[in-house]
Amino acid sequence: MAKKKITNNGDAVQLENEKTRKLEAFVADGPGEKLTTNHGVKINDDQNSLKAGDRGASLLEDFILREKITHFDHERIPERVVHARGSGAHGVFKVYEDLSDLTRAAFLCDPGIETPVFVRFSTVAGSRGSTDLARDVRGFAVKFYTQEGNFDLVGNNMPVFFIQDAIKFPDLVHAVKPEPDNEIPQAASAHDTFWDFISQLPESSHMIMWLMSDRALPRSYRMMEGFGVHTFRLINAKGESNFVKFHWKPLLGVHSVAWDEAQNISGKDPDFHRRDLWDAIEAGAFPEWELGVQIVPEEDEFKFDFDLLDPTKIIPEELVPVQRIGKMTLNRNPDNFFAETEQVAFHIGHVVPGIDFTNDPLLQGRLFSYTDTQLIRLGGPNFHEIPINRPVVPVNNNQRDGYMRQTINRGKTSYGPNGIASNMPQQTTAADGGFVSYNERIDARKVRARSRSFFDHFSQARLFLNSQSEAEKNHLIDAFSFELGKVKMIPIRQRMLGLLAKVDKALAAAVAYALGLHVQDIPMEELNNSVPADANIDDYTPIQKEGSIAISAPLSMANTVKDTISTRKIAILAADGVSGKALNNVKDALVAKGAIVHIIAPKLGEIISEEDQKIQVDESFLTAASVLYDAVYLPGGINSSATLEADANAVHFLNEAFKHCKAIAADESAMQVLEATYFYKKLPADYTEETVLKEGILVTDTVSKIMTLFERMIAAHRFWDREVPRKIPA
Ligand code: HDE
Repeated sequence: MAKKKITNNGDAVQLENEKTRKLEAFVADGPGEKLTTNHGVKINDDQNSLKAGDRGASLLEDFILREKITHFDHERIPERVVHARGSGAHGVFKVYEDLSDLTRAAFLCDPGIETPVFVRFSTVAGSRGSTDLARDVRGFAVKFYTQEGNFDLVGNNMPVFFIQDAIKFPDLVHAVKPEPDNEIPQAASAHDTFWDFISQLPESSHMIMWLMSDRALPRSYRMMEGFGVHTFRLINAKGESNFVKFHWKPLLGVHSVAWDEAQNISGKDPDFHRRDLWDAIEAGAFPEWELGVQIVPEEDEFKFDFDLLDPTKIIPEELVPVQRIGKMTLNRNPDNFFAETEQVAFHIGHVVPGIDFTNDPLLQGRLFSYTDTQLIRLGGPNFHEIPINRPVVPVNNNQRDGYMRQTINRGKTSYGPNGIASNMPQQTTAADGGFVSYNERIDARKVRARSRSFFDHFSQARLFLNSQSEAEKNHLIDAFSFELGKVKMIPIRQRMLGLLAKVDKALAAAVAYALGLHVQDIPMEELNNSVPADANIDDYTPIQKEGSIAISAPLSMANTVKDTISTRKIAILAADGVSGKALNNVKDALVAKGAIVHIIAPKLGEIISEEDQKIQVDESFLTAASVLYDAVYLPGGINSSATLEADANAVHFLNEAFKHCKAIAADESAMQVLEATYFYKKLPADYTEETVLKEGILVTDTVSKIMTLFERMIAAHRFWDREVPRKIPA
């Protein structure tokens, strides 16, 4: 029978997947009965060190004190040089249909196979303790524990990257990390060294559009897309190859928060994303993504007006649709953050038969980096033996020894071929599942160079920009204006404007206005880092090939899933004398649809409704903040309304929710609270379905209307269109 684990909220969860079962062998349940040293000696006094007299010096012979302090002194390992701040979760993946036409990877060929996974989401630039809500790329790394060994899909929440060649990665990371003289700023790209570097790197233009967009401010890890970024290969049993781009599509849609909100969340709850993921899994609202693939046959390699090997390019979904091939469900939180989330070691080079690499020069460099970094971070070459990193299949080879070796290899042989152990362990033929690299033809000179097919740095940056909604474009302008506004050296701002103008003149002009500068053209020769000495300017503005597109709908979050309120957080503001009937009806209706509803009142404890009912308060205005919620409901009740109207924190809560374009619903009898807000005068005159769904504000005396319309408003996520015309101070 499958084992059960009791979660924090008391629910039993089946521990039935294979990786989870394997991890069980290493789990220490509970604190244990008797306190011992690391060597099993029972300790008689753990509160006092051994001293020469009760007022005397501590004695060096106190091995109990020494061992305890020594272990403590060494508790920290180096944080990841990038992606230091992360959150992990266990889950499972299942393919929908047999894909053996495309790949021989067994876990993609049998819908009956449930493959255990461990996922780690992360920010890139910040340290381990930094805020979740930095404007940053998010890591999206998935370890599949397949029956043919581990496959790691180490991706990001953006489909392209800053650089085209791995050799520039240390420069990129040095530029974005806090500046070396004063270690400022933490987890932020808004500083001189980052933009100094970027403004001289035209190949980063596309990625910079993504980074300055709201994609860099996810509402939740559960509401992010994921991308493998590079083009990989799928290889079938006949040895045939197709190019593939991997995608993760979240079933809850792709949603973001506002920049002002992100900055506030960083103060109110720096663990916002970590907590959100943890809480959702504990509550049984398991996050789900579909794995998507874009398949390009070998013969179409040169069909596009970009190079498939260039990691600064997407394949627009209109040109090659994303086929959804399977689903990943995250269903269990780690037992121990350090042992699992911190010690997990991903590597782009962990592939299984049926999946292979291409010559993308960024991918190629990553193949070296990931093992190399673990050697120091996890203390030697045996990090694959750490429980979270072990595959679920046996590991047999002639590798031996090294720091922290766990396996006790019996026998005399650790070499092959050998006669003593009958030549074990043996190689496996390709037909039996041995890994064989794709038989790619290579015929080239050894050069330090970049292909000219990599030199169109601006068309896809423009494609991204043109595909954004008006509100998203405004956010991009604001983001550039903020980031460059934090840059101290004016020549850097100026140079960046010149680069932006090569993407879009109007965008550059709008940012220039905010910076009080004029756009000046930069000759391409000055952007010399990415340009070969003999390059022709025409290389940068290629004539579009047939099939090129100007707009790609999936690039805008305006087109995402907007039909669910599952796990959205709704605040109900209330005080003594609230209408218990309205409050409970709306609360129950929202909870029934999977939303999380909190009652927020001037103080913790209970409030008494106008029906004399006791209502439990979840948060006070001191512990809660509007930025931690997706929508607000204001029930009626004369005394409650009078209290809230006079409570500056309640009014601020509403103002801020309005400013961040959230859905707000109120009973007509709570109107006096709305009257105290800045946005009262900007409320729509009528509350027809059309206005309500456009503006995201509903005031009515009919609870049933609240229940139907409010749900649709929350599902719409945000009402960005009201942001500029209805701006309020909050
Ligand atoms: Fe990474 N990257 N990276 N990276 N990367 C690391 O490995 C590196 C790149 C990504 O949750 C490091 O174990 C180089 C692209 C994720 O544990 C390190 C280059 C993409 C994670 C490293 C890249 C990524 C990492 C740091 C350029 C998206 C976190 C700690 C050639 C497709 C994994 C570690 C986790 C982590 C090197 C570029 C994604 C140093 C040299 C492109 C999600 O090895």
